[in-house]
Amino acid sequence: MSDLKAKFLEVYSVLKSELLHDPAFDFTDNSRQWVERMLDYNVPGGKLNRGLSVIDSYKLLKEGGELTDDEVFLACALGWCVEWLQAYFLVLDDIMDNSHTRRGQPCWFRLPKVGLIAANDGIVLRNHIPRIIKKHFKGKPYYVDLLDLFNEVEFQTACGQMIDLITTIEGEKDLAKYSIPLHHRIVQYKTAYYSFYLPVACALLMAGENLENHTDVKIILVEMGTYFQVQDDYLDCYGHPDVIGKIGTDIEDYKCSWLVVKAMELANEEQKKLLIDNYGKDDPACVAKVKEIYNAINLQGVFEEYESKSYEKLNNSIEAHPSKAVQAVLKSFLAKIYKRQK
Ligand code: DMA
Ligand code: MG
Ligand code: MG
Ligand code: MG
Repeated sequence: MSDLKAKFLEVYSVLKSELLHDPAFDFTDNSRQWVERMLDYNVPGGKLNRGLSVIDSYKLLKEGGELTDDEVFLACALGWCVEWLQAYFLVLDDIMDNSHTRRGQPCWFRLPKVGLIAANDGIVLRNHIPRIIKKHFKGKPYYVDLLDLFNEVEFQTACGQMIDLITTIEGEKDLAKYSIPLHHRIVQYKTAYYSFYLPVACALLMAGENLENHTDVKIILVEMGTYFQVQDDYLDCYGHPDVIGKIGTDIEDYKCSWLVVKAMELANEEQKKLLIDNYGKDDPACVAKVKEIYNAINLQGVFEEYESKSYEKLNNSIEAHPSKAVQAVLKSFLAKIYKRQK
């Protein structure tokens, strides 16, 4: 494990312990144990890319200057706030998507003792964020901007999740309405802002920057987030569950996935009819039929083409940015996700 990751995990233990002794709630042993188990199950078990990139980005913005212990701690704490936000959205996303596994274990709500208590656990996770920020950032000149940033990004993500879900409403199932612009709109809001813009925006605020001066960075990061969610859609079908840690449900869920949008674009009339008849059914035979069509039109090849085109386009936008430090932040982010398998 890298030193940075070890340090990051150390900060998790500190934050957890503070939350488990938050004086605003009179914890009993039982409730404290519940929260501890819930946090350990849902917060630290992912790739931690989003969280670690707060520290990475902050370092790059400081252009090589050594960080003080205090700066490292604060950047890690903000990284964990992003991971907490992610955990909150994932706990609820898995209920709504009727998913089975996440990060190589059953989804939290699938545990017999948990069930729909998971819905409130999601709310608790969400409420931990301003508790962490208050404890460690109150008094900083950027305190209000930080709270405002998390609020705005959470709002955008919730709206993205809403449009992801309402496009699948039973009785209005019409694959013809699934298009690239609709897909782009969904993934921009549900994924790109919180996964890509938020970590860098946290680092910018810590570095004393005004976010209004960085709309160009935001545009590139949102574009990168879109590419990232296309990969997620691809892996939902073509990734190996042992590697991605989750079993895909997009076909069963009638999701406006990049794959089905592309399939409807490329299929012939007969294949389109088969897609319409089989997409969105919780039946392995129907799912297999859909995947058969995906293979027949070589969606894997179409995706590979999209992947290299996106990479090239993002790289060009990054190189056009005037600041070398910002370029380094964006390039480091892109390198982490290009051709990812999980
Ligand atoms: C994820 O969309 C978006 C959020 C805000 C969690 P998704 O349902 O495709 O994610 P996953 O494939 O991880 O369930
Ligand atoms: Mg999901
Ligand atoms: Mg979802
Ligand atoms: Mg997905």
